[in-house]
Amino acid sequence: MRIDIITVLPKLLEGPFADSILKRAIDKDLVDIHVHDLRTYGMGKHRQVDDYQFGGGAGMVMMIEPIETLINALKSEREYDEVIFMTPDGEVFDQSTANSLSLQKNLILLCGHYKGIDERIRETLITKEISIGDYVLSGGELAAAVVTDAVVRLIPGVLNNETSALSDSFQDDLLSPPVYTRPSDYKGLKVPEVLLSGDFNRIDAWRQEQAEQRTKTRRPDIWNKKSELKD
Ligand code: 6GU
Repeated sequence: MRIDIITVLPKLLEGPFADSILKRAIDKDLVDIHVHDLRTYGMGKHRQVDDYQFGGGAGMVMMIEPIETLINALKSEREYDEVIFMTPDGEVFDQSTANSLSLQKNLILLCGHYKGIDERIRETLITKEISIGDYVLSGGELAAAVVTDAVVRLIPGVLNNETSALSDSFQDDLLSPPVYTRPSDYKGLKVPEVLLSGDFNRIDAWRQEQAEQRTKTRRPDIWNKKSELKD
């Protein structure tokens, strides 16, 4: 998979890909991440990428030309499955969107900034708009890092134990059960006896029960959606 990220703040995206699972996925050539500095395609000698909005009002708007030039340059090299605009008014990102994006080959993520982007970019170049939740970030970069992480870890071979992505919270619309490690008794705080029993049927049943309890109490919205689907 290849992910091209377009931003005016490329430095914001250095950290997230330089460590841990994302770094390993890049090193193993399971994903190819390219961060493009939009300013390279900016207009005039100041490499301008934004301008005042027509009709007046505070806040700059990202201009169409630098973005179109960069996206068209990328599209001339390969076919893209989606050109995604990261924006708080997009479709709210969830595990099922992560799952479907992880099956794609080439993605562009465009990070919004300032007051927004010229609407004509959305009309002509963008195929999908994603928000990571109902709050406002200063720009789309951190959101693009979140989406990239959630998607890349689902690519086969990225996680060592391939079953571990499947047992994540949300993957089966259940939160994860509690987990414990040594010591089995820490200052009187004991690990549930069943986990020390060696009886894997009982352990599986306990974990399932705990996952269901957690989902019911912490995320009744997910629990109710799940039981509606069953009916
Ligand atoms: Cl994708 N961008 C910005 N600027 N704010 C957000 C967001 C994206 N998702 C939630 N808040």
